[in-house]
Amino acid sequence: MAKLFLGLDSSTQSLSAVIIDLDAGKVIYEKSLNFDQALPQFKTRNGVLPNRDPLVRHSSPLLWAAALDLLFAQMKKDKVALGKIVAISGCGQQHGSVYLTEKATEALANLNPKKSLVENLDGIFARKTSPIWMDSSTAKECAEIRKKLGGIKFTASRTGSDTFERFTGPQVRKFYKTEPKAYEKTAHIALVSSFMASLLAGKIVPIDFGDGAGMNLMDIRKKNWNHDAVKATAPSLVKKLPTLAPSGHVVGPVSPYFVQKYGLNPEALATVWTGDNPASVIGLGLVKPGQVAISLGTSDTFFGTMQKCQTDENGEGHVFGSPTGDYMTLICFKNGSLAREKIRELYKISDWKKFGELVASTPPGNNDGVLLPWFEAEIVPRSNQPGIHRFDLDEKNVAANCRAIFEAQMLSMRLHSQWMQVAPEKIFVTGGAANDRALLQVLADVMNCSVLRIEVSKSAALGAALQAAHGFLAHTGKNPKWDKLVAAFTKPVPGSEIHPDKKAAKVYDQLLEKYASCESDVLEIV
Ligand code: XUL
Repeated sequence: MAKLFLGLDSSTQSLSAVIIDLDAGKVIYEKSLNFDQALPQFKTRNGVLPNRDPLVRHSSPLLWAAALDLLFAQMKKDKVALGKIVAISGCGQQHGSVYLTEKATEALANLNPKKSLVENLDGIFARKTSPIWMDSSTAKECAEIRKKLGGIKFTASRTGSDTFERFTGPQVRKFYKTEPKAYEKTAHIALVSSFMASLLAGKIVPIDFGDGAGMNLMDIRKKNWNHDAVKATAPSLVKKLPTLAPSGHVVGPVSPYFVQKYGLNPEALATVWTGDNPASVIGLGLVKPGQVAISLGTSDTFFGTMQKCQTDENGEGHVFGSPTGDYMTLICFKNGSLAREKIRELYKISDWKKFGELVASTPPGNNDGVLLPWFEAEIVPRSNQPGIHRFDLDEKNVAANCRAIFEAQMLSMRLHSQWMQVAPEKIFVTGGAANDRALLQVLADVMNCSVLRIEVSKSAALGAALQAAHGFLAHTGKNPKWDKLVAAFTKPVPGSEIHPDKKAAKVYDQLLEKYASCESDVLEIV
């Protein structure tokens, strides 16, 4: 009988499911449920509750629970063989937190299938809403915690990242300061991932080392709660935090609620979930140290797997635990396709094909012309003063400006990922701009490394399904190998490999120095 594994991804705007048949090496089912459309009664916009304060971004944990019911109902309606699922794992938008009272344990243990999850969870929340990763209202708390931990470098080396507004620790501190009574009533703090895992397991489930690292509370090397960070955040916090465990670790059978209501097998296993980025690392096949992927999306993201934990002393990049047991980095460059589109608009370039042709018509290194493309405040390097800066670059030269923006973005990635001390053998690329060979050639030349395109839809949910398979196999005494598990699901696009041009790579070695000095000049001025 085919063994099926279900991966769920509770993201900002939707809940997605991917089911894999591991032995056949196939995805057999995919579905996404958009929160705003499927559950309008929660009144979210793009998954977020409206708020007058632009810095405050919350969502509703009941919305996520309602979505879980709806998605299972949909799978049943779609005649998915739910009884053949042997293990379920998942991932969630990172950093978001859920505040539960002491009633939660009993409510989770006694979920009544005659009622909905929303009805079952009545009265278990110490805070009705959940701050999510888009919230940036905790600058003060970030500064307070960072100061107590001894500054950026120490905060990053202990917890994997400098304090960030969206990270859970600063959010918990703000809650404690602004709503001390509700904080006191909180018996358990969960992440989006561990909350959803707890619903499936019918009990409070641990937080994993991947999502735990997005809290500014976990010791990134020892993988336990860091005493100083916990103390710097809020009183009595350690009692409210669950235990930490490896991603995908089996916590027991699924709750009878899902067996009776939707026909899951009573022996199906529930596991520890992870964050959406650690799950994507698996879904993209980055299971060996040194493997790197770049997602060229709205913002550009650089993911890498590393064996040894290196942290960024400048506090720009993040280190999370990878579900493989290694470490992963996440570096987010906000001005990704956002900035490429701005240049296209500015120079009235009809489409991306034309943009690629203009890039290809200019020489690598752009005759030393450099452009700093910060149309929006940038995360890496940190800059709150948006602006475009040109050096030895004629504003009127359309083709040179097209090349300059992409060269700058790739040089910036090379510069700001050096702290990882990872020399990638091959780089996998996804996202819209990955379809353009001229752009990929620039990437290969700047990084002096071969580049391959990978197209995986729902990489986070797929990673979660593979994590369920790994957790199940480990639990049943097998010794699963990650590279074998992911191989059939994460194949690069045939014929997409682009090799670096050695001459061009040399040009970029030199241009990198110029780029770095342009960047520091501008950052000093602003
Ligand atoms: C990562 C982050 C986002 C969310 C998106 O640090 O904040 O990528 O995980 O869901």
